[in-house]
Amino acid sequence: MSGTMTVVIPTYNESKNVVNMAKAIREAYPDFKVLFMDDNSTDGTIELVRELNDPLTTIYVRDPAKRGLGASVLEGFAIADTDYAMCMDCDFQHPISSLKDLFGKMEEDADLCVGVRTSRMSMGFKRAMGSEVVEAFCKLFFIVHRKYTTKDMMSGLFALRCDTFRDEIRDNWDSFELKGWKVLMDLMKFNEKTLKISYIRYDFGTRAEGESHLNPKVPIMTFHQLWGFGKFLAKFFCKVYHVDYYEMYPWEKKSKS
Ligand SMILES: Nc1nc2c(ncn2[C@@H]2O[C@H](COP(=O)(O)OP(=O)(O)OP(=O)(O)O)[C@@H](O)[C@H]2O)c(=O)[nH]1
Ligand SMILES: [Mg+2]
Repeated sequence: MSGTMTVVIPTYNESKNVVNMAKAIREAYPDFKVLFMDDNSTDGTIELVRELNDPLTTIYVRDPAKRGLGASVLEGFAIADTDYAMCMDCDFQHPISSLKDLFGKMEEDADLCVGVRTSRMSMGFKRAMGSEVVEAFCKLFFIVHRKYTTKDMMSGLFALRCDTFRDEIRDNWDSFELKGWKVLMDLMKFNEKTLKISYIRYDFGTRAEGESHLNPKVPIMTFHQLWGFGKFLAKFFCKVYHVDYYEMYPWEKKSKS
């Protein structure tokens, strides 16, 4: 028997990609559901998806007070009504052809299948090196905290078995880095189970159309995921980038005073 799959795609102002993305997935995988988790895009993304009028393509417009890429993906996983769910970006950096590989591994009874980038050079040399260094750092923290790591902890392309993760997502909601971008890392941080983890490899591409949303808060939020010393590093990088740490984490200010 074949399992069912929802492709969860976080979107914010992706009008230049969203229609092509929905069509590409639905044409290649007619049985997959596509669920865009949108943070109140203002560029017509929402209307474009609705105009597709496809019963298996949905756009869920999130509470504007709870904006966050991490929150969008996790909420998508929590509401998916299929056996499996996977996440990917809306800008074609993750190849559509890899979805069948992820699905195949889930059908082989994996709890989690992680897409591992063959190279990060499509991000440019400086960003790729930064990404590798931060990842090595993150793995070290996970090992110290006796948590399972995966290859490519920061990949934005992975699939999971919904039943395995639904409780974890609900129980730890307030502890996740909800505005952060490293969802897989958070899922591994709070995971208490022995998981069957599989891997596929994929070529990480460049953004097809539209503008990048990357900003200095992304690495800061990644460090913030790394327990106490990670928070110290997040504060340090806030100073470097002139970002107000307590504006990002106001509840920590309260607990400080
Ligand atoms: N729901 C939601 N989606 C977001 C938000 N910020 C970014 N996204 C989506 O998250 C995905 C990744 O964002 P990108 O801008 O591609 O980030 P990136 O891949 O690191 O940057 P590039 O390499 O320059 O493309 C895209 O599908 C975005 O539309 C957000 O605040 N909320
Ligand atoms: Mg991108």
